Amino acid sequence: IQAKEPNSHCVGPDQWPGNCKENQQSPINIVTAKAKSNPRLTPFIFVGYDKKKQWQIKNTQHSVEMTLGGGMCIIGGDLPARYEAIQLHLHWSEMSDKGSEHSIDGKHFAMEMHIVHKKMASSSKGQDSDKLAVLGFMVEVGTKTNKGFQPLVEALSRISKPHTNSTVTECSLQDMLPPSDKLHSYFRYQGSLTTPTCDETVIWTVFKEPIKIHKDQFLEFSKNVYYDKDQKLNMKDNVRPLQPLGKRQVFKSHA
Ligand code: 1SD
Ligand code: ZN
Repeated sequence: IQAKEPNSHCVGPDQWPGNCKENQQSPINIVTAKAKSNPRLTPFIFVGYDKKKQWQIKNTQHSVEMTLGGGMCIIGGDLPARYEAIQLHLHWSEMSDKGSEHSIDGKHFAMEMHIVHKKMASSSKGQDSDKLAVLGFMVEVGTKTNKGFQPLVEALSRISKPHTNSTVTECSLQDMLPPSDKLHSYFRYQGSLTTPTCDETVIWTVFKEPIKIHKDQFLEFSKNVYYDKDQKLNMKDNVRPLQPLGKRQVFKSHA
């Protein structure tokens, strides 16, 4: 039973409002054999990702979201400007094979972490389709504790109720990501937000290398975070169904 629609809108994803029926929507299934190699998709430079800080985290009733900021940005990767990191959030299920929004050759992962970046001021004329750059990381479950992920996991029980906040003990984004030399391989396509109003303003990057966390760390999400705690509605399956690729091309980095 779908206890409650995961994004706290009153209707299911097929009735979402706004731009959700347009034709450049996210997420998609990435077919690796059809992804076109693009030499301009060079490795990113992650500026400030190594900065350790106590981040604010909140239960937004459709995800857990860590507020970033403080001058972290990404450069390169064929983006038209620098993009500033504004927030990080996750999508998950209770099952290790269906919590990611994107899939790769039909395979879903346990979770998907999104780092949302906003285009920084540039002299060129603004266009809407490149307002945001979201970095998507697949999360795979295993038997080894991921120490870099642990501060976020420990904060979950403090934000079990919707619209509550807490602080993640000091960590850096770099601590949470795979080693930087493993981030050279990624996919790129033009898409949308995966929540209403599904604005088609996102340059998507989905990395090939998954983040690996312990099964117990993964289970803390569906165990501790709620859509509605009084009604015991645990937050899970906050995942939009796959959308048609349509006429779009998915690109892949050379590496
Ligand atoms: O689902 C998130 C939504 O919560 C919000 O963070 C939005 C950014 O304004 O991004 C979408 S998503 O497309 O990154 N999943
Ligand atoms: Zn997301």
